[in-house]
Amino acid sequence: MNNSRRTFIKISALGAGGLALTTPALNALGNNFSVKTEKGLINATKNLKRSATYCEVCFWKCAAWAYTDEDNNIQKIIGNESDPHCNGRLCPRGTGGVGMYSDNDRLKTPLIRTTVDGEETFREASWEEALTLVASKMQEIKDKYGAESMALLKHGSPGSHLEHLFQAYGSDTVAEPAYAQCRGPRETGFGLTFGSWVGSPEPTDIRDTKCLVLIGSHIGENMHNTQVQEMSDAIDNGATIITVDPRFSTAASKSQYWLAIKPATDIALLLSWMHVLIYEELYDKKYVEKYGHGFDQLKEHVRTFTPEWAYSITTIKPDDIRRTARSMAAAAPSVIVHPGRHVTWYGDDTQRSRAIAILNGLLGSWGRRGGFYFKESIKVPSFPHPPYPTPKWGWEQIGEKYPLAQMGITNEVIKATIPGENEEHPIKGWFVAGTNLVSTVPQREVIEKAIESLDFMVVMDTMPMEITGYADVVLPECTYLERYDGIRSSTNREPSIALRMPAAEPRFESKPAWWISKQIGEKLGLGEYFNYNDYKEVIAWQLEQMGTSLEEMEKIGVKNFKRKSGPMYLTDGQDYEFTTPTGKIEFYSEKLKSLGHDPMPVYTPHEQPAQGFYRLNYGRSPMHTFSRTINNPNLNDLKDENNLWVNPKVARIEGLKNGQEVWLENQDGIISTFPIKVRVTERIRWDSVYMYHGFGHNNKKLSRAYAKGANDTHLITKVTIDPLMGGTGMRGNFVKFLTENPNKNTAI
Ligand SMILES: Nc1nc2c(c(=O)[nH]1)N[C@H]1C(S)=C(S)[C@@H](COP(=O)(O)OP(=O)(O)OC[C@H]3O[C@@H](n4cnc5c(=O)[nH]c(N)nc54)[C@H](O)[C@@H]3O)O[C@H]1N2
Ligand SMILES: Nc1nc2c(c(=O)[nH]1)N[C@H]1C(S)=C(S)[C@@H](COP(=O)(O)OP(=O)(O)OC[C@H]3O[C@@H](n4cnc5c(=O)[nH]c(N)nc54)[C@H](O)[C@@H]3O)O[C@H]1N2
Ligand code: SF4
Ligand SMILES: [Mo]
Repeated sequence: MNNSRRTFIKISALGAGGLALTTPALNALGNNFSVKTEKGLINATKNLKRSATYCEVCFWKCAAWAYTDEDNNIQKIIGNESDPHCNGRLCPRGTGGVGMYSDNDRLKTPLIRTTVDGEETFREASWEEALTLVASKMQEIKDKYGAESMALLKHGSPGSHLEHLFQAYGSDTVAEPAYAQCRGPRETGFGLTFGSWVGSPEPTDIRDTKCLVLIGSHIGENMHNTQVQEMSDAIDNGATIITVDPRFSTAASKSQYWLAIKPATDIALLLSWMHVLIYEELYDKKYVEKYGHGFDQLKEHVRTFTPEWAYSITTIKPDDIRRTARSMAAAAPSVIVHPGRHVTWYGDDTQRSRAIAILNGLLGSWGRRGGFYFKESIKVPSFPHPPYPTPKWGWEQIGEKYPLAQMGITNEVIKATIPGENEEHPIKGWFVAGTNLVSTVPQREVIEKAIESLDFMVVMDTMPMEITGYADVVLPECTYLERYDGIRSSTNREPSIALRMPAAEPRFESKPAWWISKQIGEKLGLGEYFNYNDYKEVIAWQLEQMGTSLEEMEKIGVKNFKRKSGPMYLTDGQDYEFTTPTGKIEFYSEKLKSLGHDPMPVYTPHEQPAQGFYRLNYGRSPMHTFSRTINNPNLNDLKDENNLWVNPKVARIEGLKNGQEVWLENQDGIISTFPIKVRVTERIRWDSVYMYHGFGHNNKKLSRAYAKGANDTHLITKVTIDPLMGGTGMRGNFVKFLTENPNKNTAI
């Protein structure tokens, strides 16, 4: 077990390695671990200043300490011991986060699109000029069409500063790919069933679970910190892990059961698990009776969904379906059928998430130790400002076809930008902040058409990512290590807050999002919404309201609070009202029925690959976050390109060798810009190929990431939209191999 733990829990190995600069574990991060300076190697004995921060490499937001030497070099980043998001240990990406700061390819000055000799290019501009241009364009759009026609597409911390600006300006046209391209379906599915969305971090009580079921969620490669730590502990404590994945993932390698499901058939498996639990009377009867709504309808609904029925669809043996269902029941209620996270797969994703939620309901795991705990967070008071104007329409109206969506739908905002697509809600301007849309949202052709139609587009980023190439104005934000930012307050077992303060001066001419928002606000005549000189004042005021202070938070970084909302788990027989229309866990949803959708999940077959084509499967690289870290000098050292996982049988049929470069062509004739090296492995089913998401950058300014590997998003041209919440199902694309360079005559 110890051995497997060491390979699995990369977080403790590398994270703890960060504590001592000379450990071999740190060397695993490569020589670029610390900031490269002209002064040569860093000196570990120097006096180091410690600054509180929370990580922005992904959205787990682990609190950390950044150490800066006397020469203003950030030397290392270490997890904050009192942070429940990380328990003092960062994942390798978080440890390597200093590379975001040290990367010399960073955006350095504001840029304005211009035409020189008939060719479009960027010229450097001062902040004053760039921000005046942004404000004047935003004003123009407001005067001509209304502020609603200016959209904010965002991800991560910069988003909240811009949201404030947008609300003051009069636009609620906001969306982020972390909803309709990521978590949306599970939030809607769990919301419909339990009345509460899952949220981030997920309230999964993994540390005390006896059985963890992962359905296309690969914790261990998906490096969300405390989930990985807790899963590792659960494994050590003898928990049963059941992994349903067409690929032999790291999690699968730690599992008692790896169910190598035929892609796109998960709902059939989930329904037959329900069948076994109900017809073998293994479900939690007391819990279901007390808290459930529509059990009888569900029982009737799943009557014919036997494991034999599911076998013919999923290729999972009936015996395995029964045994795994019994394992879950034996562990119940300390069992988690994990909601997953990136769940926009085949278009019926909200229903699949509903099926997962229902299964948890049958097992009685919601509100139970080792299942799902009742989460809590603490509210950060908002800094006083005049009331926001009320926009005439916003993200809800743009996505009105999907009344169950809880947030803006990025793809609908993109669509509404194309003339004629949404005449009532036309979008004319984009402010893009912290999202590399062209590598994030499929159907590049559609995005390009939308961008083409825009009156104005501004991108705020730290790096010259692909999306910046489409902008009229590019604004260089400084990295999270160089700025104050909003106080982190997320849900957890107990509420906590974390501070982010600058560990170093911003490099080049980069500036923080709060400053950029304030400047634009002032230029738009909205100065009263930005009644401070420095964001530090806002944070100090908020912290005082919360019973602490900036001085205290600078010393401790993280403050934990006691729960106020009551116990984390239900007590036996407790009366409890769920926030659903019936006050119960809704196995049967009247709401879905009234909206014309199936009130209980049904299995619908999805397209399978044609002869010679393979399903394009993709997922997380353990050492990277999406497309954002591929150029990071520290992390690029660990993984600089993606490979294409190909089953040996397929390699034989197609005549492919390990390490051979291939180009991929999808069902719509789209060809990968760059080749990708084949990795022949039994770890992927024969009907699919697999690659890490985020690679294949085509911006030459990303000196380390350019032309390394293939871009999965580029090959996703066919999407299936979830009729319940508008999410983008991305996993119905198929590729074939091209062994000759198809781009030979094309300059890239
Ligand atoms: N094909 C495919 N598409 C996917 C996915 C997939 O697996 N495959 N995953 C989906 C999921 S789950 C998600 S959540 C989304 C994520 O989608 P995105 O959030 O768009 O992810 P990235 O591509 O990493 O883009 C992040 C951008 O933010 C910039 N950035 C980083 N730090 C900062 C900062 O401090 N300030 C500013 N202003 N910018 C910063 C980076 O340079 C980068 O350009 O993608 C979705 N799309
Ligand atoms: N290292 C790292 N960790 C991250 C991130 C990161 O960028 N890097 N991003 C974070 C974010 S925002 C998110 S949303 C999560 C995403 O993490 P997860 O939700 O865990 O999802 P994916 O990375 O999309 O993993 C996809 C898995 O689904 C499997 N799969 C593909 N098709 C099917 C199918 O039809 N059925 C089943 N059962 N399985 C299938 C794939 O083989 C793969 O193992 O990761 C988070 N953690
Ligand atoms: S999980 Fe890793 S990358 Fe994400 S916030 Fe935590 S340390 Fe940073
Ligand atoms: Mo995500």
